[in-house]
Order: sequence, then C-alpha cells, then structure tokens
Amino acid sequence: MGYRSGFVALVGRPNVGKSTLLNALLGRKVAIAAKKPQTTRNRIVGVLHQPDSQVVLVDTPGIHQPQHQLGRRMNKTARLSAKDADLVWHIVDISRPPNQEDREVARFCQGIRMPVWLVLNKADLVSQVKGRWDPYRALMGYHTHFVVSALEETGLKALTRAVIEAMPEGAPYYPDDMITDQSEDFYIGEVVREQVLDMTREEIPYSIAVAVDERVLRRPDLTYIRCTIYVERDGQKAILIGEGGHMLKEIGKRARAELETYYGHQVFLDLWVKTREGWRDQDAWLRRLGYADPER
Ligand SMILES: Nc1nc2c(ncn2[C@@H]2O[C@H](COP(=O)(O)OP(=O)(O)OP(=O)(O)O)[C@@H](O)[C@H]2O)c(=O)[nH]1
Ligand SMILES: [Mg+2]
Repeated sequence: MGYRSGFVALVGRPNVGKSTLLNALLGRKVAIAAKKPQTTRNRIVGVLHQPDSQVVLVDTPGIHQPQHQLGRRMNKTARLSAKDADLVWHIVDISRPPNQEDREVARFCQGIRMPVWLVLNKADLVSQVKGRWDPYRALMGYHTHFVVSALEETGLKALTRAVIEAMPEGAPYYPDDMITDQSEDFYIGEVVREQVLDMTREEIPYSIAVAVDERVLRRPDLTYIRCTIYVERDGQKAILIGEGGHMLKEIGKRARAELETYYGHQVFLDLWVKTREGWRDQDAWLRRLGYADPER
C-alpha cells in the first residue's frame, strides 16, 4: 500500500475540547485551550506524522451565534476548513446532552459531502458512556463514532489508527519535521491571550486581541518580546492592568514562564495595553490582528 495523507477538520460548538484533543493527539501543545468558550479564533494546523502516512489535523473556532464581525469570521473559518477537508470530526461533549449549537453544527455537517465522524469527548466526566451517545447519534447520519477523553488521553489510539486508515493515498502535504503551520508571533500572541482568558471574566476574554510588536534575540540565551494587548474600552484596560499593575504583571509572569519553556531560554516579555474601540467589528483592525476574512 502507498503513502496516505489527508486533512481532518475538527469542528463543533465552543468549549467541547477540540483544541485539547488536537494537542493530545499530537502529544504537544499547538493550540491554546481554556475554560471559556470561543477560545480558538483561527484555523490551526497540527500534523501527525507516521512512517507511511501524514494526517493533517485542522483545529477550528467553535461554531456559535455571532455577535460581532469577529464571530462571523470565526464561524466562516470553521465551515470553510470543514469543506476543504477529506474527513470531518464533529466533536461533542458527552457529559451534556446536545444543545442548539450542537444541532446547528450537525445540520451543517449533514450538508457537506465528506464523511463525518462523531467524536464524543470528555468521557472522563461520566461513569457510563453507553447510551449517552444516542441523542448525538440521532442528530445526523454519522459514518461512525468514537468515545474519547482528550484530557485523560483515553480512546486516542483507536481514533488515530482509524483516521490513518481513512486517509486517501497520496503524497505528504508538509515536510516531515513540520508540526504546525502557525508563525512564532502568532503562537506568542496566543500564549499571552490564554493567560488573559484564564485570569479575566465577563466581557474581557472576548474583547481582547494580542499583537507582537517586536521580537529580538538580545543574547544567545535571551529573547525580548514586546506585545500589545488590545481591549475595547478604557474600563477594560483598567481591569486588565489591575491595581498597581498587579494583574498585568501576573499575566506577564505566567506567559513568560510558558514562553521560556518554548524557547528553552530566558524571555523578557514586555506587555502593553491599548484601547481600540469596536475592533471586533472593524475590518482593518481585524486584518491587522490576524482575523482576516477567510474567503480572501
Ligand atoms: N474533563 C474534561 N475536560 C476537557 C476535556 N477536553 C477538554 N476539556 C476542557 O474543556 C475546556 C475547553 O477546551 P478547549 O480545548 O479549549 O475547547 P474548544 O472546543 O477548543 O473550544 P473553542 O476553541 O472555544 O471552540 C477546557 O477547560 C479543557 O480543559 C476532556 O476530555 N475532559
Ligand atoms: Mg479551541
């Protein structure tokens, strides 16, 4: 048998564990994950290399009811990624019954021409999985289903084996040392954003974006990085900075620790906060912050 390669799109409503599953399958953190919904905003590629196959896993934003242009673009990114793939995984949370958003995603999946697998995640949260998949299986004509826990890494071997077999024959899409297609700056911005998501509440997680303004290797063992965190209102800026700059310092400390692991050396992380009112609805700002209209 020849070499197999193909694209698998991970789609689903927000917060079901798509990014956590991507990282678990790759055995490496490529995408950020958070307790809050709408964490992933872009299409993120993670390549699973085997001696005679290559599976290109594509993490996508959670499909939701959008309130802003940003949300509409996120949904579009997810849908286009699914339409470009050889296989689609509809990821759901088995610990909860299907909701309106799950039904919307299932309806979308029904309308595309590639096979769709149901991946029931968060199995660690339930004592009995059998039967719990029935309301999900009833949503549409899934090709097959798998029960996994991305967090506890169960069921992943069976899923990996099956996905390799399902890939069409063909040459590899990426060089064999390439795990992800995202740029260094994009990843840095995501690491900072993950800490902001973790430490803030209400509107703030949804209202921020991070841009890397400068990144230089100051010494062979020290990278200097300057980032701006954009918020939508001055009130949010005040909260993000915190009393005596405490909150921003803590965000910086945590993000720096993670970036030091990533680089394997010292990092100086310089964080700034700026207000850009309504950036989530402004095309120029969306493009500048890495959320261009996916059609172009
Ligand atoms: N208990 C449990 N929690 C999980 C599992 N997988 C993911 N989670 C948690 O669920 C939350 C959401 O995970 P993400 O991976 O960010 O979810 P997502 O589907 O990528 O979300 P969006 O990017 O917002 O669409 C995080 O707190 C994860 O730790 C799992 O298998 N079991
Ligand atoms: Mg995600």
